Amino acid sequence: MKLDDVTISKMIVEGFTKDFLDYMECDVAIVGGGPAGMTAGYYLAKKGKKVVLFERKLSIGGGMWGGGMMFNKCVFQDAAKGILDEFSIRTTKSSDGYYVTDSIETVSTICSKAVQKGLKIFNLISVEDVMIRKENITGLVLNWTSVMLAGLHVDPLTIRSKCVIDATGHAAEVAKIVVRKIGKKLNTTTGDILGEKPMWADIGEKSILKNTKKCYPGLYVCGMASNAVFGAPRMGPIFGGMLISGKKVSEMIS
Ligand code: 48F
Repeated sequence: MKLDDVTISKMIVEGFTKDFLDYMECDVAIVGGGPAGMTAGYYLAKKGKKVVLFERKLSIGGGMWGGGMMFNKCVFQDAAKGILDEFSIRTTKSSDGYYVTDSIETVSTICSKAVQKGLKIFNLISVEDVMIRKENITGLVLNWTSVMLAGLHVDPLTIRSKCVIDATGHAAEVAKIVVRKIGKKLNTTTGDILGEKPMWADIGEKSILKNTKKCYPGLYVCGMASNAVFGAPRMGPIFGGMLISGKKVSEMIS
């Protein structure tokens, strides 16, 4: 076979454009490809939903690759073992009952399983705004991360989805956009983002489950963003809550 450079380029542009057009209308749009967002995407795809995930960076995985302080191990509690098993991620059980995984295996496996189940991931795209109709989030406003980094004046594009999940981690970026654009109307005690509290793994991990919920019509929050929106502690490099939160939000939406 004689390879043709321009044919290769055409295949890339055609393939990407076809996918991008296809996912401009979907059931669920997830913002952020960390452990919570990818787990949510896996379970939603498994339920047959048309689900897309936008990740700002070149690589998915969020804060998981680096384990804790770049020691690339992840720790999980017992409650998350079933999800690790569902993904066939290998674990080492400690005498205290924690499970330790290799962070590289964990991120790459969750991503691979989610994509093969049907989650569509677009990387290098940042969500910069939301579409709101009749006080309901109905879609996302996207731009290339490189455009934003370069500070170029380029208008974005918009996609429509039946609901949106904010899985942007500590920054809770989608919830912040809502407050910035339409005021303190979130489903919190003040309507505002309550803010993340200092490190406390035990309370942080327990809170994340109750904080995984709808925070505005059409907008759900999961993972670390839940504790940032609803005012609960961070938990550092224990990742069970992220997977459980991702699964929980998928069940709420399904
Ligand atoms: O931060 P991240 O890993 O969030 P998570 O899934 O997990 C949190 C843990 O990693 C850790 C922790 C607990 O163990 O505290 O931090 O809740 O992943 C969030 C992803 O969202 C992307 C960001 O690049 C990261 O990969 N992201 C953030 N804002 C945007 C975005 C945006 N506006 N558009 C697209 N992607």
